[in-house]
Amino acid sequence: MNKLITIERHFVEEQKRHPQATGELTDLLYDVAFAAKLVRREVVRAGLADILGMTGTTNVQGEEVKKLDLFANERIINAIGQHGRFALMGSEENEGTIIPPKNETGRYVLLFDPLDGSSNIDVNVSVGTIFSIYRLTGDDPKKADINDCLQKGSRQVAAGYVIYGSSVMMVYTTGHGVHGFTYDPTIGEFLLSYENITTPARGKYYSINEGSTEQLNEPTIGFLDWLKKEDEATGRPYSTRYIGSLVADFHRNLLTGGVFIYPATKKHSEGKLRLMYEANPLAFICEQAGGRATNGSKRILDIEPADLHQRTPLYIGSREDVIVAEEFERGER
Ligand code: P6P
Repeated sequence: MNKLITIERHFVEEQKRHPQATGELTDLLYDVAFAAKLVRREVVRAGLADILGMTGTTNVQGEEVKKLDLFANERIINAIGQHGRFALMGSEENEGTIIPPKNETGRYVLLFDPLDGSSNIDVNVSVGTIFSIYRLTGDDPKKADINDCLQKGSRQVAAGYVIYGSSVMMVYTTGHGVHGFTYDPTIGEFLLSYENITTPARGKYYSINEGSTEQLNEPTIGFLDWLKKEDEATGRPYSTRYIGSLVADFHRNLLTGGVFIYPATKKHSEGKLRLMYEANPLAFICEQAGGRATNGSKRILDIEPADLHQRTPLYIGSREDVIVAEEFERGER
């Protein structure tokens, strides 16, 4: 019988391994795990509660907002904001920054996508919550402002996601490996199920919306053709797997190996996915698992952000596959 290690116990054990740790990050991660349990409770019964469907409003992205998006957003803000550990928050659902209900002593910033892929929720496809944590750039929580949110991804102190799928999992990193926890509803705990996740150097899947092929540049089309060619030595052709829910596609490729691509297209000239609360946290996790994440030419974690909701092309997953994609983008293949 494997040891039953709750995510909270894992946070504490991780903290003990770093003598300089103050315990603050452990408390932050407690808060995030608690909020994830609240969101999970509603997501897994979404078809029964009156939280499906549209709110009749649109968010800052111009996208229709689903009731569950708003529910998840409010739950995370209130459940996490009440402990005073975060000075500032940024959410995909909110145009500006959010000052949590209690922020007097907060020394951290939380950026999050409360329910990514929510357009899939009505048809029972996996969706996810993605989060990213930074330290304040200054010492006074009262002086926290947008600049504390606009830090390069390489300055994250923690990142993770929750995937609400056939089972509910929470995956996180604090820069010391990637660890996955599966929710056991019989005891209401996230239990360690994948310690020190590493992603294969080369994958077996590629994930892209092939419906956009006519909107892609020649190098990206060249890369897709390369992935589909027969070549035993490199395990090609890869199989295509595209759920249309970023966390689900990323999580599968993280465990099995593969590459997810959302490039610039005619419709999304800067890419569709958001840098601060999608690409950066997943890039931190991916690199910690031995993978690679770029915008086609530049490391995601090195991109200097200019806007809370800015978008970026995203090539993320198995290291060797992303390198090949970059070689196509540089015209070297
Ligand atoms: P497309 C969901 O709306 C999302 O933001 C991501 O979860 C997903 O990877 C992507 O958009 C899918 O976009 O254009 O292929 O439908």
